[in-house]
Amino acid sequence: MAMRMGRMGAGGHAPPAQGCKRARRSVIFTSYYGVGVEVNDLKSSESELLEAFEAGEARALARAISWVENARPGFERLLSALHSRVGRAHRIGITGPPGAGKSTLIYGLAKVVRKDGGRVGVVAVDPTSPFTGGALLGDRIRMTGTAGDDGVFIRSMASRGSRGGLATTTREVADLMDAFGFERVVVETVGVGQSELEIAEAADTTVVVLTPESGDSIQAMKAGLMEIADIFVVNKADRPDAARAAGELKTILRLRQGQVYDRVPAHHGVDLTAMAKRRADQEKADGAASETAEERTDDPQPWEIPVLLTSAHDGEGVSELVETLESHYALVKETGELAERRAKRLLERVRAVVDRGLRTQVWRDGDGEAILERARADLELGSRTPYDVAAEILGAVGGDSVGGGR
Ligand SMILES: Nc1nc2c(ncn2[C@@H]2O[C@H](COP(=O)(O)OP(=O)(O)OP(=O)(O)O)[C@@H](O)[C@H]2O)c(=O)[nH]1
Ligand SMILES: [Mg+2]
Repeated sequence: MAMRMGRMGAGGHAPPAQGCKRARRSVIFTSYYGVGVEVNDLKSSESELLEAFEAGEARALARAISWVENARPGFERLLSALHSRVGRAHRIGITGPPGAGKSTLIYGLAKVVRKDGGRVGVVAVDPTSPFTGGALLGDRIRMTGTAGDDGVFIRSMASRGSRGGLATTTREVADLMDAFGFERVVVETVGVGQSELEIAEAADTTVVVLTPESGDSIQAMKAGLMEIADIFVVNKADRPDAARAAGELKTILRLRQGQVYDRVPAHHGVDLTAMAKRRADQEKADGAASETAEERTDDPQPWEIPVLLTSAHDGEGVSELVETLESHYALVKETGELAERRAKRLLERVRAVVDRGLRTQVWRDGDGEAILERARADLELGSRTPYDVAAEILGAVGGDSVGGGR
């Protein structure tokens, strides 16, 4: 099967002739990114992979993930061909401090979901400790659960291993799992930096996992985890002080909701104003704080960020987490927020893929490095500025509009 390559030849970047910027740009984009490719345009190895993937062969999923992770030529065509199958899974982001028990919790979650025949795909980003509970890791691709169970698929990704940009690659790997037919796709990240914010943007529901250790919730606040949580879990509830830690967390949440009383809506567009007001009214009526659910008349009901207690390694509280995830998913679907977020993500994906493609085109396939090398002495002497050199490099690729920025 022939691949449509435009005038460029096989994936190469040939410096186009002068004076035909517009035409040349469209050729570059059409050929390089495979825009509008039909399945028929795929190379045979790609179409074979696609066939196996669509037939539900787990090995094909593993291979597809490797292609995407390694930015192997054709990986964007593959993703494009699978795009119509994406969008059926509940995307769940699980983040929290190192060692909080995220992987153990995910394993427990998978077990609960498997009982009902559900299937779970898991992407663990840069884990500091491997998955436990199921003879995992090693070759980085493992099936878990009972022998021969292909209902759970776990893939670990090292951030340094990603050539396409970690955040985008992670989303693309999640897309593959979604397209493969997993109804739930869980992405695990260690919540210590910016990555968890990106997770929240890519997830339909974000779970922040903490432990009873004192200071965990304070750390979570500092790291911005409070902003992104749809659900909090205090794991290791078998340890002393778990209930107290959960209580503290609830207090922090209440305070935050109080602070945003007149502003909000916060993350996920949940109406915290109404929630805080109701709570204040309730407290006035009760004369004390109450954590119980109230009768609500609003439609749709706002999401009150729950704090769950779990003991992941013995499965305690995990079913409740699964139920809570379901409730949140149902809510965002009902409010139309899910559709809105997904639409936004599509635009973001286009931007990310364009950014990535430009980077590749400049630095890998284009003259960027050569121009840079030539300009090195001038830069050191100060006879040229970094901006001047950058403009030359951009000019060599796509001309003025490329450097114009969004
Ligand atoms: N006591 C107790 N230990 C737990 C519980 N859940 C997990 N652990 C233990 O905590 C350690 C870390 O668990 P992981 O599931 O690997 O934690 P993680 O958050 O995925 O870790 P990273 O991915 O490295 O950030 C392991 O030794 C687990 O056995 C729990 O509920 N109670
Ligand atoms: Mg982990």
